[in-house]
Amino acid sequence: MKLYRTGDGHFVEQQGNYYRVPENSWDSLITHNDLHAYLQSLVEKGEPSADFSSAKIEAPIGNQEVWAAGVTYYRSRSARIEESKDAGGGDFYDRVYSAERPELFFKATASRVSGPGGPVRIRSDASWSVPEPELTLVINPRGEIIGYTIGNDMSSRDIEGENPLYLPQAKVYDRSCALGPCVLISSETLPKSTPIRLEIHRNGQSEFTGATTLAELKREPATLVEYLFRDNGFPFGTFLMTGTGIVPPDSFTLKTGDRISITIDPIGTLTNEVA
Ligand code: DO4
Ligand code: MG
Repeated sequence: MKLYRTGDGHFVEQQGNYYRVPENSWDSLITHNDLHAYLQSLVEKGEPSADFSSAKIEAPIGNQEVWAAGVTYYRSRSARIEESKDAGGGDFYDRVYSAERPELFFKATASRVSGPGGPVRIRSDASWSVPEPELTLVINPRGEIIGYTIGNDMSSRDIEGENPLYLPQAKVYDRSCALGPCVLISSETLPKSTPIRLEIHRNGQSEFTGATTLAELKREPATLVEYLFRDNGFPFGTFLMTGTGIVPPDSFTLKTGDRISITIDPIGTLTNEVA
């Protein structure tokens, strides 16, 4: 089952049919006592609706915060050791990759998030910017994973590479995050074989493609959630991006007009253009 937030209300999709969700508060859905059972009952009782329009899909976020995990894939560890070696920061990335405590950082509020088809931005004071395609957990206030979406953790590699303490500036700025296109409602762990694919088009031509699978993710999603919820409350639930396993070569930087598509098969494809 997939849950969509659109400019015309909320819809649940099952087997190609869309059903209108009468609850019109996104926060009430995310904090629901049993969202899966509620949506299933709508599908079983309801008539498919013809009102769903993919053009009206919006980011699946209300008052939730977006958090992120870092250095959860070997590829991310290696790329960051390389980009920060002149600043002497490399050792930190190796240590956090192997440590028991994960790296968790604040990524965005809803106002900084774009939905499918919306713009993402590169910082005006950055010279080396990349998208980070990440499986993103959707978590209710009780710390239960209720579903999954696709996230793009836009990052300024030169700013983070200059000094790891600049991480919040490299990561948090207007439209530095995209989420969507829907929430795959499931409390089941996704199979390790699940692929994550990134494709970047420039002037209509493919500029970069990369792929990984969840088998490369070093940490269990439930462990990341457990750390995030330690001494930290989320009255509206929260999103947790699980880190990137795809880093384009060091010669690559995003440019205005680039189209970024991230596909995680059971969820869909999230496409955004660099503003
Ligand atoms: O350590 C900095 C951020 C890492 C990150 O965003 C990632 O690995 O995806
Ligand atoms: Mg990231």
